[in-house]
Amino acid sequence: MRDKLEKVRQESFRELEKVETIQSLEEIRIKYLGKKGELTGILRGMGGLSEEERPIIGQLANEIRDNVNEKIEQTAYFLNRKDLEKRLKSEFIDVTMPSKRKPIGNKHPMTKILDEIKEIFIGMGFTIEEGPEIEKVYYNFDALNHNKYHPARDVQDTFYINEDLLLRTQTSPVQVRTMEKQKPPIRILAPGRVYRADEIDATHSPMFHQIEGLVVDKGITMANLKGTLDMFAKQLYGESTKTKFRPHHFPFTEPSAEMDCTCAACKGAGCRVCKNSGWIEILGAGMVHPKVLANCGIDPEIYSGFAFGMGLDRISMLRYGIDDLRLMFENDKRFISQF
Ligand code: 2NL
Repeated sequence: MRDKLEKVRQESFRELEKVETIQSLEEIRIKYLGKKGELTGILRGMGGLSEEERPIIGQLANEIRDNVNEKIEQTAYFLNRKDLEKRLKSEFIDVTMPSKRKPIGNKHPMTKILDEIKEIFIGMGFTIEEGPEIEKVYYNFDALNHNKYHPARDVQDTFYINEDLLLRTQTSPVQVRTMEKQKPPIRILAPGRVYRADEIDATHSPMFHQIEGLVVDKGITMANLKGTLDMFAKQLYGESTKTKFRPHHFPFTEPSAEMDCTCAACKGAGCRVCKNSGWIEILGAGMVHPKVLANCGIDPEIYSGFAFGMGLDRISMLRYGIDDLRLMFENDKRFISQF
């Protein structure tokens, strides 16, 4: 009996020395200490012992059970630590390593100035309207009172898709469409891409950007036009900015004007940016021609309106001191990230 017990101690210890996983440790525990385990089996056979032997063997058996239990606990602790160390090593993250950078883009200078201009007009109660870049000849020219022989209609200047369709040359068609479907009061801003058959150089591109605006209501006058656009200039270029209006001609407005601002670079003193004049031309505008209102189903006897249009590319170039329009369309991050 005593030999059997000592053998259990020796064999279980030997196995416990070699065990490598928590699972096989549990198997060993069951093998020796489980209900059908070896030690349990020996203790069951104690009935056949003499009165004197029984307490001695019982004590030895308890001692061995405690030893094996203790050895199992130690081994479990050791295995768990080894396991943790292995995981810590394999899952190690060096937080000081340089990360794989996904560079974040920049807003394009054109987008930045567009956002600024939108904000200014939204602040005056305008909403933003958009429309198709492939447009009907009717919306681009006829509805806007361009006569049949206006030079802008020439295939030399305009990209035609067929007799009825073209790439819009201005964003006015968006406003025509709005007037057709919406009764006054109308206060809209129509930004977007426009197209003209121009040769590419530092100031020309066959695709460029325009913002037009339109206000139609009862009793709208030239005073509203001047007040609105003067306020716009002051918000875009600063409170001290002055504006002046020169007579001009557009087929879709009567009377028409161009607006100049005091040069933001030199405050009107004269510099390279304004070619020493102190003034910068920034937009064209006018009172919507009665024929245009009528074409859009708005009675010019009841309503009047003003409209304006500006080239976004030029305004953005002036603001950021960009001297070549082609840079705007190359999408070179080294360029875009400067603004
Ligand atoms: C410029 C001048 C202008 C308009 C655009 C417009 C639109 C409608 C009716 C009347 Cl639906 N007018 N647009 C008016 C005056 C000037 O643009 O120099 N653009 C770059």
